[in-house]
Amino acid sequence: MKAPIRVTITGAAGQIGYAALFRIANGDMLGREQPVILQLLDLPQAQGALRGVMMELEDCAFPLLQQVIITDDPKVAFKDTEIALLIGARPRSKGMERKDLLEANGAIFSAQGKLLNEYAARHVKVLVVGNPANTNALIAMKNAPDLDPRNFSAMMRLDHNRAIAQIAQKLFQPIRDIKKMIIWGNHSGTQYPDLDHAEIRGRLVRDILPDQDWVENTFIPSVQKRGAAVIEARGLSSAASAANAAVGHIHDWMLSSHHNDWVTMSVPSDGSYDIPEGVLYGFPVTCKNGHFKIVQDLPISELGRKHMLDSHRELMEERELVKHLFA
Ligand code: NAX
Repeated sequence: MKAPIRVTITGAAGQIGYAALFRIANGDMLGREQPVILQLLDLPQAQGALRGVMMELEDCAFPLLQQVIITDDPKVAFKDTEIALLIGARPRSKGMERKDLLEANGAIFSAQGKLLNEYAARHVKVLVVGNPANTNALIAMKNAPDLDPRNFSAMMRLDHNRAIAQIAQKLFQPIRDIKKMIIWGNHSGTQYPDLDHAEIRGRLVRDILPDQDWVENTFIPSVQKRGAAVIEARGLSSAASAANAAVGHIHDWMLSSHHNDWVTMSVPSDGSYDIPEGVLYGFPVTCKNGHFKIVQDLPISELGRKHMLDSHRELMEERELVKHLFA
């Protein structure tokens, strides 16, 4: 039996946490041979709900679940952690400006970055889900100077999966045949769902789509606004699909992306595609042996470049508002 991996989940009593925990304990994230210890963090007022979640986890009798720790103390939750899903965040309340949201979450993610720096395993992999995810991840990374910046990422996988689903539906084709989707930029309305490289059984999707107008006027906005459409329909934001994306993101990072395909991860920009260093940005990446590599040298259309720079500009504006929080 392998040694267990310690997985921290913040906001574990929330709706994404609830949808993710059972998948992780079942082995969907790290494989069916890999035991896990779950270290679940939530606020003091959510400890009752968290106790209930722990009871349900126990009642599943998952063979891979070695231990569950519930706590409102981040030091306990982050101790020796090897994978940290930072889901808990301050939601946007009525009348709250974007600046206030960044500020409120900045306080959470700078504190958590410092604690990860102090308590987590040196090889910890961090996935930030709580919004604004890219900038929250940047804040955590900047407050963890002793950890490799490449261990920090933010979630764009839900957008990536949404884009694949849109194409599969449009072309009446199976999901598994659609490869090489990309979502560039920020997990926000400025993200750029890029179809130019997507393939279906080796052919470019672009060449098959009858209607190029559909890409600009339907596909791109519907992926960008899918989160709002789910809220409108369900009365609640995406939860199971977000949890599924988080499970997929860590799965591929740890256990490799598929041959002849890539995934979208928001990772520290390194100058690739002329996106300057200094933000976490959605890029196409391949993963192997626990490391990601940004896919290089893809041709970018003029329109694509404009979208990519718009999203970068938004991330720089967010950065400007929180940079006083960098250690
Ligand atoms: P919920 O409000 O259901 O749950 C959030 C949980 O986090 C609550 O239990 C709360 O008590 C806890 N929490 C708040 N501050 C905390 C802190 N400092 N430490 C520990 N726990 C804390 O929200 P949920 O629907 O689960 O969404 C969580 C976050 O994911 C939100 O920020 C949301 O905007 C974001 N999302 C990100 C997505 C992405 O693709 N990156 C998509 C889905 C989702 O919208």
